[in-house]
Amino acid sequence: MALQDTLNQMLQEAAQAVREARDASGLDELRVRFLGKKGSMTQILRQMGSLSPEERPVMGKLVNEKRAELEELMEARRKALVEFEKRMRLASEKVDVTLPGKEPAVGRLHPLTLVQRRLEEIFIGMGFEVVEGPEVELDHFNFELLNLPKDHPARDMQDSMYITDNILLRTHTSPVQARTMLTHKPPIRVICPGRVYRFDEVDATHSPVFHQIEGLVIDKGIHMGHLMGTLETFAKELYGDGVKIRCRPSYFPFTEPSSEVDISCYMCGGHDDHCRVCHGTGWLEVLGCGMVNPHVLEMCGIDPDVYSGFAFGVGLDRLTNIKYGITDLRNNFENDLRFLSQV
Ligand code: 2NL
Repeated sequence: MALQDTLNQMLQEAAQAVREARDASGLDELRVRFLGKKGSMTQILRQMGSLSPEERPVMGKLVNEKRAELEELMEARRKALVEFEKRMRLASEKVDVTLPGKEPAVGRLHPLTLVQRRLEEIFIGMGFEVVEGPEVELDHFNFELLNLPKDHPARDMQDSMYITDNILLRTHTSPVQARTMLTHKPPIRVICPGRVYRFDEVDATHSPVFHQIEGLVIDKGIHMGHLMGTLETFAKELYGDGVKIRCRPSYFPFTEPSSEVDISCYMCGGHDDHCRVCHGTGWLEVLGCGMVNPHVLEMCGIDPDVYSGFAFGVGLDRLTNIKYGITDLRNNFENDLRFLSQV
C-alpha cells in the first residue's frame, strides 16, 4: 500500500532528524515540520479521502500509532538533550579544590612613610601636634614671612619652582608653621611633615622633590635649653639611649641664633673608620635649627617681647637612607618593588 510506504519512509526520515537535533529549538522545528498543521503527517491524513471505507480505519490507526511513536522519540531526545546540557554546564563550572592557592601580593608601607610615622610618634609623645599644609604656596608664606624678602641673597641659596610670579611649589614646610602662627595663639607645639620642591637635577643625592619634617615651639620663656633637650630626646628615641648630639653654629634667615645638630653614629659610635653609616666621621648630620627670629614672630602676628620659640628642620630622605643603609636617594622615588619589599 503506497500510502503506508510513504508513512514509513516519513517516519524513518523524522527519526533520523530527531536523532540529529542539537537543541530544544531544533526539536521544536521538527515538531512543526512533521506533526504541525502543515506538517508531513497532516498531509498524509488528507490523502486518506482516496482510500476505500475498509482501508480507512486501518490506515487511521496506523497513522495514530506512528504519530505516538514519533512523539515518544522527540520526548526521549528532548530529555537526552537536557541531560547533556546539564552535564556540559557542570563540567565547565567544575572547581578543583585541590589546586594550590595563589598567595595574594600584600602591600606594605614605603620606607619614607615608616620613618615619617616613627618621627610623628616620637614628637606626639612630647606633646606636639601634626599639621599639614598646601604644597602649592604663595611667595608670601614661603619666603616673605620667613625673613626672606625679594632682594634677600638667601633666596639664591635655593632655586625654586615657580608657577607664577608669586606662586611656587613650597621649598620647605616652614610656610605651614607660618600659617599656624597666624591662626593660633601660643603655646604652639607643631611638627609639619611633607613634600618640598627645589629646582635640582636628579642624582644619587639630589631630587627636585624630597621630604621634610619641621618643628616649631612658641611659648613664654622658651630658650635654647628647650631646643637642645627636645632634639636630644628625639635622637635617643630614634637611635637609642647611647647616642649624643652636638651643635655647630650655622645661619638661617628665619632663626637667630642658628645651629646645625649632628647625632653620634648609632652604628659604630665613632669607633669604625670604615662604618657604612657615618663613613668614619662618627657623626650624622641630619638637622638644622635655631631660635625663631623675632622679626619672623612679629610678621606672623606674635609679640616677640612676650613670646619666644625654637624651630628645626629634618630631611626625611636622608634620615631614611641612614636608617636602612640606602646609598642612592633615587630608590626612594622609583617605586621598584624589589627595593620596597626588602625593607
Ligand atoms: C634644615 C633647616 C630649619 C627651620 C627650619 C623654621 C620655621 C619657622 C620659623 C623658623 Cl616658621 N624656623 N624652620 C628653622 C631652622 C632650620 O631647617 O636644614 N632642614 C633640613
